[in-house]
Amino acid sequence: MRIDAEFIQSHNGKTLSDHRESFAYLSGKLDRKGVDVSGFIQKISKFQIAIPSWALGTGGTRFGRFPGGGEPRSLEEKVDDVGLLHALNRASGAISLHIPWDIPSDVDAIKAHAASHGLVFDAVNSNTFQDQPAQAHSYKFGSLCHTSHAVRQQAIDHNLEVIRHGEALGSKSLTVWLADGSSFPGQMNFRKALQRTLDSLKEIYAGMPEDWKLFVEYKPYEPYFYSTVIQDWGTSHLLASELGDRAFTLVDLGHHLPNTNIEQIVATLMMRGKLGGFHFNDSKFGDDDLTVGALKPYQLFLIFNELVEGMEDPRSTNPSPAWMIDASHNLKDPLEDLLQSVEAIQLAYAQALLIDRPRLEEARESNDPAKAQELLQDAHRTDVRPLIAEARLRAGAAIQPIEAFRALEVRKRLIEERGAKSISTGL
Ligand code: RM4
Ligand code: RM4
Ligand code: MN
Ligand code: MN
Repeated sequence: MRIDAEFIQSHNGKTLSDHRESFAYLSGKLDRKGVDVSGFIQKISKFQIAIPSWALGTGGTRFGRFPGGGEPRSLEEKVDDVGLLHALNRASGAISLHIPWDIPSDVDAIKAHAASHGLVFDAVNSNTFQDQPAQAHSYKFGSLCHTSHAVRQQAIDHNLEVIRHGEALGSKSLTVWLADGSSFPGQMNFRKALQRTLDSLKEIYAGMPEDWKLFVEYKPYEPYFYSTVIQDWGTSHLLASELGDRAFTLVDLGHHLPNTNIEQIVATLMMRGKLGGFHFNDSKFGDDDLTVGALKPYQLFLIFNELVEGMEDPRSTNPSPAWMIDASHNLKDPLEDLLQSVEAIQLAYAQALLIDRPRLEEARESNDPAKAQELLQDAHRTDVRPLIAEARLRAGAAIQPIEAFRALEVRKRLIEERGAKSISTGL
């Protein structure tokens, strides 16, 4: 199914006067503070967040899965789902594929299909954490770090193949997340495992086109229970630095131990020009599957504070990071969850843009923590929802995407189209 512009317009009609009133109030206030409201809205509109092809179906836990129905059965239908999101919010203009879950059978057709929804292909992701049916060697004991040369070579070849798929699709980056690790103390020689991982990554890096970037993700736990080869940002940064200028660290918010100061990691990586991309999600304990902003919106805002500082600094050498949501949805409708995720990210970004940076610097330089906190909280406590809604309105999207999604009974229609038991590839 597709959502036509007329529906969105007529749905917007219902809340338009309400919206206009709150927008006028907020923009008047910001105007008086000297904020360039139009420029601000343009920044919000430009900010596109990629949707992973594996987040469109219902996720599960190791204990079970409770699918909600109407899941996309093919890559084409996954593109359709992202198309629905983008029609509703005009902020989800890219899809990121996981290979081999989503290998296009006809590249030109899928590119044209994506383009018809206004979508492009973001980073491609390799998968050496699962064995595939026709595969010669198993990844049970790792992939790029494996003790056997043959297994490492197979994993390298897979990554090179993912790059070829990505090239055909118009992607410009490869994200490598490795499950590699060990479950028992003493099982793995840490030094050898890291060295082998670096050597394997060098071969993948050498196989990338000149205009591509390599993103190295880190994660301190899961699926192994004792150690992970790329456990933290420092290890990822070490690898990215060794690899070269086109290799970067990718921060997945859920890949940190509780209480880690993620905003400081962001600042450090940006100082080094090595923050390549971001995977958004939220977590209570140590997972990466809650809706971003559902639990710790202030932390998300503090992270965006660092991101904005880095992005707006003319001396920064950090390229514009690639933004993506990476979560799986167990209880909620995946599309509603993704709409909520995008909105939460936009809100944090908008609030961070509102921070009075010169005054914050002044407070910092004069060692005035109370003032610094006041300035941060002033931005965070501003209800910027009318600005985001206005950005959507101007882009032809829905003022209230989830309301529109429900009014149109999207899920019911998807179930009619695809069935209640359709299963999407992925986790
Ligand atoms: C749970 C819990 C239960 C067991 C299940 C399979 O974590 O420990 O006792 O029945 O796992
Ligand atoms: C991992 C990691 C990767 C994602 C897989 C499916 O935890 O976040 O980015 O590709 O999950
Ligand atoms: Mn991730
Ligand atoms: Mn993850």
